[in-house]
Amino acid sequence: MPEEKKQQENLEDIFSSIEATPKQSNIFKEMELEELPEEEEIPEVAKTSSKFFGPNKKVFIIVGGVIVVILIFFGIYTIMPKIKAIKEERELQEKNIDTQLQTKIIEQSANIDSDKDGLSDKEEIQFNTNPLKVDTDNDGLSDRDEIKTWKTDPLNPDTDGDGINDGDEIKRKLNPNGEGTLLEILKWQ
Ligand SMILES: [Ca+2]
Ligand SMILES: [Ca+2]
Ligand SMILES: [Ca+2]
Ligand SMILES: [Ca+2]
Repeated sequence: MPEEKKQQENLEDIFSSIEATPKQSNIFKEMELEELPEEEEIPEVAKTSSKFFGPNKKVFIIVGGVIVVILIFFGIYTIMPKIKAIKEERELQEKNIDTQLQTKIIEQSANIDSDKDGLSDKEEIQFNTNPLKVDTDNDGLSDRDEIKTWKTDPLNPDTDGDGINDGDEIKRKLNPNGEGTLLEILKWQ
């Protein structure tokens, strides 16, 4: 009997050790569960920012983009007239400088007769004759003689259109401004 009891006790020990194992594992499981956080704690700031940028992110980007575009257009709309005004003012100033320069050149050339035909450069500019050519229309009469003496057109070689050049008419003592001779004209005068 004592041997049987011993065996029984041994068996109980074996079972007790078997039972103890699952108990231990349960404890570990509980411990692991306790260690694991139930829910990942998200900082308040992150929550707020995720609310702001999260589902409304697209809307936020679109609104921001629209605002930026409006600001750009407003900037262009405001700046463009100013740029235009500055440009116009600069052009006007350049124009004035050009005019002043031209005036100065004309004034300086008032008493200069570059081609020595008897007309100053200033007068040649007024009569549209060439200040660098004695006989602009090549009719044999100088620009000065046409304007001051014979009252013919310094830009038309045949002033009266009779087929004879002004220069040839004078050589033949004919009237370069119409019918008749130079003598007849002198008589009328
Ligand atoms: Ca001249
Ligand atoms: Ca001339
Ligand atoms: Ca001429
Ligand atoms: Ca003629």
